[in-house]
Amino acid sequence: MVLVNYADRKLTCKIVYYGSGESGKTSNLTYIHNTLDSAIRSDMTCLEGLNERTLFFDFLSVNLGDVKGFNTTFSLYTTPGQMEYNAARKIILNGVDGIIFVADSAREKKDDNISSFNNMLQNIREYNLLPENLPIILQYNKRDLPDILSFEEMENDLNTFGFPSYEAVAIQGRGVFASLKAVSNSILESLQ
Ligand SMILES: Nc1nc2c(ncn2[C@@H]2O[C@H](COP(=O)(O)OP(=O)(O)O)[C@@H](O)[C@H]2O)c(=O)[nH]1
Ligand SMILES: [Mg+2]
Repeated sequence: MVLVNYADRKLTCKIVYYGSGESGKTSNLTYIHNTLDSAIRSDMTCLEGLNERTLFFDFLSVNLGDVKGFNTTFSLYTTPGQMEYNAARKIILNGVDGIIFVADSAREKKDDNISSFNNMLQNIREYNLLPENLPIILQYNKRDLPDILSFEEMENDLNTFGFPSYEAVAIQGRGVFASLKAVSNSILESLQ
């Protein structure tokens, strides 16, 4: 749900990085944080919870400046990946405008990616959102690892909807801004 403030001409969009534990969600935010000038991004907040009742996530906001007369900000959140934190994941998805699903390309993570993807579909449906109507992009991360699933295998495993998909090496920044731009543009287009 894009927040539009007509009085102040401000637009705020919420993007959530989703994916199994250790797939590279925090690394995406860290790279964005370290690359952008502090004038246009916030500090990065990393909240660590001690148990499943504590909400924990990373947060970073990025100001795009003027988009069609509105001062536009993207709020970026990561979800905790571990299976036991589903309550936290669901809360973070509240009001989501776009999702970057970060999959781990390591061959042994195949099943983790699939369960996390299905968990995402289930959680967005619980908010009455349809995956085909929500800007979602897939990021196949860790392409630098030695034993990885091929692009085609990952497409077969995860991309039955035909979402835009990007290869990435988040720790080096590869694919990080391409993913963010793709989902941001898709959100802005959906507003017109
Ligand atoms: N080789 C490699 N390691 C990565 C990449 N992205 C993240 N990592 C590493 O994977 C681990 C988990 O990353 P993190 O961003 O914390 O995952 P999160 O649990 O999804 O937030 C860390 O040790 C990262 O340095 C990548 O593209 N390539
Ligand atoms: Mg993390």
